[in-house]
Amino acid sequence: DASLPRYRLSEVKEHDGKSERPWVIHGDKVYDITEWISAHPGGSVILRAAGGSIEPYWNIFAIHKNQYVYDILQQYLIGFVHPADLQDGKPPQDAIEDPFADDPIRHPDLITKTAKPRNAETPGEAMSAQFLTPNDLFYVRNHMWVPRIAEDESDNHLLSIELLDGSVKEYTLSDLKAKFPKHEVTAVLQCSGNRRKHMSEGSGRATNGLQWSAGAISNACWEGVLLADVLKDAGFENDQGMSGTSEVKHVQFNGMEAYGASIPIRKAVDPQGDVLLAYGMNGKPLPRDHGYPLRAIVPGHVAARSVKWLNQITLSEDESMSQWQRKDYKCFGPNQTKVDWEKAPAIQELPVQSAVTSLKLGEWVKEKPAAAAGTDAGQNEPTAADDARELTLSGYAFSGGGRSIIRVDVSIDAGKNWTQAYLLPDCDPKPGSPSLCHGHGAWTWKRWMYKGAIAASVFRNGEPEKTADDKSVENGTPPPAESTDTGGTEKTTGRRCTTLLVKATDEVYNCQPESHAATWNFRGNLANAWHRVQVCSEC
Ligand code: MTE
Ligand code: MO
Repeated sequence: DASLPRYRLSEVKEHDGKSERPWVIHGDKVYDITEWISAHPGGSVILRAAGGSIEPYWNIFAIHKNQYVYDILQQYLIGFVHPADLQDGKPPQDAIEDPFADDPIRHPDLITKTAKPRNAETPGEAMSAQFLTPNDLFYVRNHMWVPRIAEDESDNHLLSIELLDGSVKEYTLSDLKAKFPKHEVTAVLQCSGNRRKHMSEGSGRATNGLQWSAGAISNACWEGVLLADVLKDAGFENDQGMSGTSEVKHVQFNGMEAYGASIPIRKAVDPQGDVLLAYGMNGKPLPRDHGYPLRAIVPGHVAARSVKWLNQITLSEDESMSQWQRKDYKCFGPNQTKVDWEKAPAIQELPVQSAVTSLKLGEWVKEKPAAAAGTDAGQNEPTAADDARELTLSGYAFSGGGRSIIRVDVSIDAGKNWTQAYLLPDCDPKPGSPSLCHGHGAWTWKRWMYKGAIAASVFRNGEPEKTADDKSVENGTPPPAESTDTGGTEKTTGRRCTTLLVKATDEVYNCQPESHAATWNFRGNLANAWHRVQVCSEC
């Protein structure tokens, strides 16, 4: 080895992904990976690292950090980094390219969970305010960096489709636009980890993964061509896919940065399935974060199947081999923490979900005695006049598989009494007005509103604020003085709280579980228990 040449970093840099002989650095060693590319399981993705150090990539694709991979790499050793370019035996940190350096700038209102790769929630107010989530406030879930396709190259972006017999059909993006009718589909994307934080906190058991609140879900109108149309043109018999007589059972999607997933063939060719190869979002080209220039949209399914930066489709007897298909988005029982991944199906259609995205507690108002409030109330037991605080809640409800939401139930007293929220009529057909909703199923969310009041008695009968004392101490202010106008015999000090509950029911009467403990799974997938929000007040 000592006889091998020493290379300056500038020289290595010339052997980037576009050169005929791409090189990479690992530690202080230089490798010529030209011969490896065709055999590399992740395909040409490895070229992303060419011309520099491969370590930042292997930190993302941790599967590479094992002896087997190091042994393969060893075959391609051609030399060492020149000592003049080494610090502590390695190329200096700033000489190592940051894989995320080329990521797009994001809207400051997104709630960032991790910066590299970028994972960010839609703010609650943005979800309540609009039926279609604005592109720059749509939640972002990236496993890796954002591939860059120049605007003037996007029409040449190539999608290859491999049929079961191994033959390959290729379409550029401009082919897709020219050959197939344009379709619009309005659909929610929801990450399987949406509300994972609620599951961890509600069950008191930690879960692995990004601790999303209720903002890993958004709704948009997608424009593109139907996957079913393209598969038919590529030579697939859609009828056989529908009837189950084809040997093809799955459609695998691959993204340019090596993310991959698959869906059952039946969903792909279902004339009512509305699976899109999308190039537009809310009337604009797809933003880079959301898959520019082409992504799959699989309405009603977990968003992990809607592969971004799509460049390869494979028809197969098997599901995608990717870890995201086989070893990630699955659920197990609350007791199962060491699992055999093969034993559970990959998540596809989503269960019913709902959450509060905005809460306003108004001023105290004097309520009229119930007996005098109207004829209905007059038939009930008269109750004493009570003060109340106005409450306005809004949020979303959604169910997978195209199942519509039929009802959202709200309780302001921890489940003793229930009432129904008002469902906003976003998708009701209004003659003459342009519809915001396109597609054969209920692929969109239903936004809901609740206006009511929380009586002082509800607060009084609720639970004391758990951290009230600590907070007061932290803020340096004494706990609020005992109130004298409660009218009750019960003496209260400090703030009292009640728990608001929200749950939705879909058209086949699926409903949400009461507790996260019951559906806890170690990966924290599909957290959809009743959303509980504590509100506190002095009374
Ligand atoms: N596609 C690629 N190529 N790379 C990814 O990291 N993430 C998936 C899916 N498609 C992902 C991908 C996951 S887990 C989710 S939740 C959605 O994209 C998020 O889509 P969005 O960022 O447009 O909201
Ligand atoms: Mo996701």
